[in-house]
Amino acid sequence: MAVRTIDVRERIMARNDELAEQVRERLHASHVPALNLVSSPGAGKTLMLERTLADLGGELVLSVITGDVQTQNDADRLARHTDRLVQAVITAGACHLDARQILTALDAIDLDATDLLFIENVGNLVCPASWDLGESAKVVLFSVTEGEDKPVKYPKMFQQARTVVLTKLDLLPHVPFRVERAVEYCRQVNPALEFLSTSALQPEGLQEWYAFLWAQVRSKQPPRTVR
Ligand SMILES: Nc1nc2c(ncn2[C@@H]2O[C@H](COP(=O)(O)OP(=O)(O)OP(=O)(O)O)[C@@H](O)[C@H]2O)c(=O)[nH]1
Ligand SMILES: [Mg+2]
Repeated sequence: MAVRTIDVRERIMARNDELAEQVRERLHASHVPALNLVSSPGAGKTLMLERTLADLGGELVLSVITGDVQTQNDADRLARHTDRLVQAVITAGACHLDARQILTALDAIDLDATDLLFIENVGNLVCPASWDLGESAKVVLFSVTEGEDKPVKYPKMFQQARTVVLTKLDLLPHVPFRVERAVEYCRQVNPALEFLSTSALQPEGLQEWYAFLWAQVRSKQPPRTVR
């Protein structure tokens, strides 16, 4: 008997790309930049968002979708810093968010009243790289505790991203991590990457990040909620 093979993965990815396009159209119609934060587990995505909501939430309307494999811990942490609804997506074992989940989450977000949308992806340097969520850009958080060679070990993530945010720079004196070496590895896999340096635990540690966020908002439209 003849064998018939169906490439299920290709079909799933093609469907995801269609849904991602719908997300992109909705974001575009409301002039909302969307940043998909990706990293290995524990690189500092949630803490950076907690600080961002607390520090910029009075000036910009920030919406958040956060993905977790099994809990809604991150959403609970973030909800303490904003009056707005934080959309928790529990992926029930999946190692990434997909475009259908984002599309569903958008139904509960008033995009016309949003200046900037954050998507905190599942902590994983492999799976989220392959899934288009319709975001404006993927932003990789790369902490100084991870070792400099992550970009060459997990190149797809760094190739898909536009920006690398180096995190936990306050720990630099305590770990064998050379920033120049890490940047060199990043550039080996993606010469177009831009870099930000941050520490969520130091008072001035997120200034570059905040300037970057304002630039994203301004690139789409004047903010609606500046006081
Ligand atoms: N020293 C230091 N610790 C940090 C910094 N940012 C985050 N941490 C700590 O790193 C740990 C992980 O931070 P999270 O914000 O939960 O990291 P995450 O990327 O959201 O983790 P997952 O969602 O599990 O992938 C926590 O104990 C944070 O307090 C930083 O800038 N400096
Ligand atoms: Mg988190």
